[in-house]
Amino acid sequence: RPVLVPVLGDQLTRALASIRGRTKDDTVILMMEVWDEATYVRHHKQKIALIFSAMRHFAAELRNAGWQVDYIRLDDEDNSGSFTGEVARAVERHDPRAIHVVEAGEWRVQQAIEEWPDKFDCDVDILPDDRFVASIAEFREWAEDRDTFRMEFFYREMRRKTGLLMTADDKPEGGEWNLDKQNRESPENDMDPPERAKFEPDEITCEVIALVEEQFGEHFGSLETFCWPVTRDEAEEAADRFFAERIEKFGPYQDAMVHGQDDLYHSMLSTSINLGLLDPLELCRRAEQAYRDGKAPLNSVEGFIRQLIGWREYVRGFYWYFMPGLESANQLNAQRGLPEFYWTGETDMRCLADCVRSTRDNAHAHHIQRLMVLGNFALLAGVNPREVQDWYLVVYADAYEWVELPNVSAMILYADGGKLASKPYAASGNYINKMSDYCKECRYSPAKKTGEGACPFNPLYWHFMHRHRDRLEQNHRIGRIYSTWDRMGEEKQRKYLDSAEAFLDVLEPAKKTWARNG
Ligand code: FAD
Ligand code: DLZ
Ligand code: SF4
Repeated sequence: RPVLVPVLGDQLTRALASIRGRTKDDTVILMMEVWDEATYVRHHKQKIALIFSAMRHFAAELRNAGWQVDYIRLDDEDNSGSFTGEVARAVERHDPRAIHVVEAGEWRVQQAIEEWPDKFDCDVDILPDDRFVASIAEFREWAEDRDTFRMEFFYREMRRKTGLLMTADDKPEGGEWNLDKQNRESPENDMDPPERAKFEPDEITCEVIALVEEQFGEHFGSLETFCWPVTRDEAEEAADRFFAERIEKFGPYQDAMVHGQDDLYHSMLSTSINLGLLDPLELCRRAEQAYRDGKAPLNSVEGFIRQLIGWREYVRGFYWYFMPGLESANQLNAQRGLPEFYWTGETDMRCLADCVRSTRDNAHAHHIQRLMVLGNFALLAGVNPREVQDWYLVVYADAYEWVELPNVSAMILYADGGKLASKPYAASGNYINKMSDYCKECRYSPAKKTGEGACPFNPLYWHFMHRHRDRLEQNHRIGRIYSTWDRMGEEKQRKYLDSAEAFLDVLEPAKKTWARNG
């Protein structure tokens, strides 16, 4: 009797804890395209195509290497539509002596897996996902002693644990842990970053694209521009290109935004990392080597490593620490519906229109667009966290709840009341103007504070600060802003509040629930 090894869509590596060390002749690997996962939100078409294509390529790679793979396609006649249903059918087919499965990335799926020991008449081993530097238990231990957590302190622990950018006497390379101060360059006028590696859809991807168009044609996003890496080899080529051509300027321009330039110096590797095609620690080691070889400056390399062993690890630990409550957190009591333009891109606010366009065309927007344009607007306008969460989960090809939810609920919306971030990331038009070229051709002016033609972020910023004064005045990082507000005097304050309300009154909510079925 074999061991049955279910491999989920974001576990596509032979180094997976449930695969490595197993022998081919007593193992059946089960991979499942299931309706429940494809539709629990109405994912961007590129996201579904990417996952199915990467799954099919991985299954082929395993078979070529001699593994027995039982692969269930979405349109297989007897497909039950769920992971548990498919494991039940596989148990019938293979009569396994045991099931070995790596814990799921998402709470919803993990809940289902935890029922398997009672459901199936064989041993079920649920193994930790050791593709992360810190285990869920390790984060819990770190978090349990604290009231508020800060990524920075967790990150230092991860630097010590991995030895990345550490000197022989256990000090941070260059004397400082975090070089973010050097990573806030505004964009240059004639920026011309080298293009990222793009991959023509092969036969498998074309087949999947046709399936997605047929089954999910109504979902958000376009498929014509699909060019994601779908195999380990392609993902490695994309990483090679990043290390050869873009990492040098990754740091300085990390927060820059340029109209129509969707990738800038970002790695564009998140989809491959989250699927399991690339190992984040290996990428960090390559980045460190680039620094040691004099090919990339410390601020770029430290910034890249911090995103991976700092933010990425931290949000994953945070997710498991606060689930299931994190999904419904709404400490600022935000109740507005998601505006329609998040789906259509139809708004005169040029920054938002460009970020939605990139999101629709690429199933991607870079970090500062997600945080300081799309996220900042949702925060200031008081959009309901559940609607914002659904949107982010749907529209990005790299979106899985464990990484999306902390970033949305806690980082951009402050819905957790400040457990993750020390202050809300609220900003007026000034910030976007400094970090982008969006405002130059916008109908609105960031210099105009209120009234006709004023950048809506300006009055919305003060409206937000005003309505959350009780909570935010106590915050040592943001509380000082209220002396500026008080000095303005009543007339000016009224203008800000009236301008914001006039804008919000005509803000069109989404016509239909694009994110969820039914
Ligand atoms: P780069 O800028 O090249 O960064 C390198 C890597 O660092 C990324 O590939 C990613 O793996 C990691 N990283 C960077 N920032 C974060 C972060 N805040 N949290 C976790 N990992 C990070 N990332 C996702 O992978 N999936 C999501 O669903 C997701 N949702 C987000 C929602 C919001 C509101 C915000 C503000 C950020 C979100 N991010 C998410 C983080 C980040 O925006 C993306 O990882 C990044 O834009 C991916 O592009 P890249 O690979 O070019 O990243
Ligand atoms: C997102 C997604 C989609 C669209 N489809 C599948 C699928 O058919 N089969 C699969 O194994 N995984 C899929 N996924 C990923 C899962 O929804 C989920 O995010 C991961 O299993 C992590 O828990
Ligand atoms: Fe965005 Fe305001 Fe700049 Fe227009 S003026 S692009 S709305 S920040």
